Amino acid sequence: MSDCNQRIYDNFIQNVLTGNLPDSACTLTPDDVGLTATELVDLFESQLMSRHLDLQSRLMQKQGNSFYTIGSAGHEGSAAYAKAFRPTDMAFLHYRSGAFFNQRSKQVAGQTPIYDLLLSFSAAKDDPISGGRHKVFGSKALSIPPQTSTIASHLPKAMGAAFSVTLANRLNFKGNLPNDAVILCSFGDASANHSTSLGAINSTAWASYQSTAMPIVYICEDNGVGISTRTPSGWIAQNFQHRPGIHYIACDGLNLLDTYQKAKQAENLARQQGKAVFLHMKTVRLLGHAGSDVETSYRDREEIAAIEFQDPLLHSARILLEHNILTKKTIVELYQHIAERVACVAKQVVSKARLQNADEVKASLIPPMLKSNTRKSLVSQADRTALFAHEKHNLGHKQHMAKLLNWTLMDLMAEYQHIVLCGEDIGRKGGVYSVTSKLSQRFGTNRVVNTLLDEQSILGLAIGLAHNGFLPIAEIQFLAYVHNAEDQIRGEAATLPFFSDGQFTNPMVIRVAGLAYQKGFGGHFHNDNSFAVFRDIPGVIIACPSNGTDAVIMLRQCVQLAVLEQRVVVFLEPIALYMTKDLHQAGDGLWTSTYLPPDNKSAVFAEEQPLSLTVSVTGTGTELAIISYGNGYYLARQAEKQLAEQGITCRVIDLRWLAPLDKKGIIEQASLCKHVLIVDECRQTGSISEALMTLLLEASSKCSKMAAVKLARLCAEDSFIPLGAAAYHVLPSVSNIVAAGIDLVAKRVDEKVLND
Ligand SMILES: Cc1ncc(C[n+]2csc(CCOP(=O)(O)OP(=O)(O)O)c2C)c(N)n1
Ligand SMILES: [Mg+2]
Repeated sequence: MSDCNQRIYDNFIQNVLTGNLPDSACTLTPDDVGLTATELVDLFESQLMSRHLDLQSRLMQKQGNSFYTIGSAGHEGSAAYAKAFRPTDMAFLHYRSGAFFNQRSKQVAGQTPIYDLLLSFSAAKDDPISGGRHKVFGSKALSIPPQTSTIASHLPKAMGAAFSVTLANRLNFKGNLPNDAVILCSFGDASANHSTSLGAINSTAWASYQSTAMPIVYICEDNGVGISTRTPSGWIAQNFQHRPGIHYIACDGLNLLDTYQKAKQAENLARQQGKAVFLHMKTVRLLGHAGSDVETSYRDREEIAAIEFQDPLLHSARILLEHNILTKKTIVELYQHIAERVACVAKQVVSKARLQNADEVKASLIPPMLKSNTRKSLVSQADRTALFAHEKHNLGHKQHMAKLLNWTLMDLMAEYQHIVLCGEDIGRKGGVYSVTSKLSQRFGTNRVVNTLLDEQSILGLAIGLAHNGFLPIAEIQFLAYVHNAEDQIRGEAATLPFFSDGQFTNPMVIRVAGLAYQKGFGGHFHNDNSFAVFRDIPGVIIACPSNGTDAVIMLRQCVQLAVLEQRVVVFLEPIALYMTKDLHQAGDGLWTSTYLPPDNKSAVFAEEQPLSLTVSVTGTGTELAIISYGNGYYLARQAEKQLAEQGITCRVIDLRWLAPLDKKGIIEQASLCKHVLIVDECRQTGSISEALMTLLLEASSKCSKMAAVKLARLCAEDSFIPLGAAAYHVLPSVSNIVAAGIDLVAKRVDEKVLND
């Protein structure tokens, strides 16, 4: 063991045997808080297990058998609050929650926490939560979804899960969580400053302030420091004591009795009264931030010694001695016995297999597909007629995309009672572009949740709802505004199946209005033409319809992908095409379509296979293939006509699904033409045109038919979009698509001349 580990290990024994134990201002007795002697010993045992697991992981790391050494030492008070709650109370945990995990394991039959955690430390394939992908505290049986290392990013979804519990009650919906569940969410004192934490706590308060029950207990495990940066004395209390809608309770995390009593008060407030609670648990951090942290570089030895003397295990030993529950000798024996137990199990895990190849690593990127869709219900004709009563004169007529999307949502919400919409201004106003018009009036404010202005909270709400079995359809008002919340998709929603070996999923559809060319609002922020942020997230599906017919079909497919395949789907809606009606000339109505009502025959999808996500093709030309999507596809269709007039026959390929790309379909179509022009309304750098070019070039080297195809791309400039007509200087236009097409084909003619 290192000096620091050995010192902590020895100090405990030494101090217990000599009776040199820290004092406490707390005068509570086990009777006062309703704990029996056995229960207290049991809590102490959970604390000891946690401590020895920490020490063991560092030992294993030195031997090359463990890969993560952020421990729980000093935070073992979490055992007490674990006991105050039920194992069905979903817990989103801080990374120092070893004692919580051990204690909760005792509340559910058949658990083996020491073995499980050691498997996790050593990245063994048998690790029951992540399958060897990360060291995380997590367990399906214990209702502990694994959390990522990004501090604070779990608070928004905890908020969402709390909201979902009482929402389920209001909607009479049987979710995954019990209807009187309380959500727990722990984090550190430095993490409490993160805007993500503050946003989630603010959203909780905002809901609670309006009398929405929010049964959540936030537990701030305040050790006074974040790595090396001190938290100002009194800061957490001052910051969180007087928030509207949040009950603040302080507890001494070094003292099991005080922590248990205050956690019980918190539990009571949350469970019985639906109150949101901030439980401020003062504690210490031992063994530095992580194994690699040299604490002496920012704290002097006297301070470290003083903190180590406040070891919560010493406080627990004092309580056990004071109340004549254990003797000094039995405390030390118990301590040593657990150390031996942990060491003995550790020997067994180090020889366990690790992930062997990329396929094994990737096996849980995509969540498991469900066997059948039990969620869909049949909607009677009478109900449908009532639903669309306000549109009865319009239903049979061709409509633009925004209206068709609105009707699709209307039908989907009727069919899937577990769909909940959430977003800014989506309620009575019906969204900025009326896509959610009348949905709130038809389905009520519980199913169309008009949120506060915070994209992290909207996405966190969606994740929390999904944890409880709802199907969230979240709306991000404009693509530009997803960027400050992207981690909720990138770091949280998308990684959940991966880090839980497919056991936890959060299926959802995220509707994002975006892309360029819209005339209503000018400038960059309402014409953001980069969705690169979604493209490299493993497992996330990106859909982008270019026309109303596709929008209807694809939105239904997105819901199916979420319901049956449990996928996280981004549905990118080109704002400029929402209200577009004409293609070639005013009044031609070629960009409108008739609404196809949903197939209402079967409540169960027959598909056993994942849905295939394919391109669509217009035209049969063989001279030029134009590959595009969204607005680019619309412009390409206009260009197609002009090119035909110049004698260049085209086929225009609409990608429709931007991730995963229909590689086979793209190559097949491209290889049917002599030339391929990629038209991308997004920027040259980072746009999907780069992936398409790579795909086609790689195909050229493998397939002779493709090798003969000439490639070019036309993208937006590497610029933000300026206000007004200047926008068109940096975006592809019909005329430069036509010019690029002619240029590409003409070059071929030139080359032919050269070769001749
Ligand atoms: C968003 C983010 N920024 C930075 C980090 C690096 N980091 C990991 S832990 C930590 C300090 C957290 O301190 P605190 O919240 O007080 O928890 P403690 O470790 O003290 O229990 C930092 C900065 C991170 N994991 N996530
Ligand atoms: Mg801290």
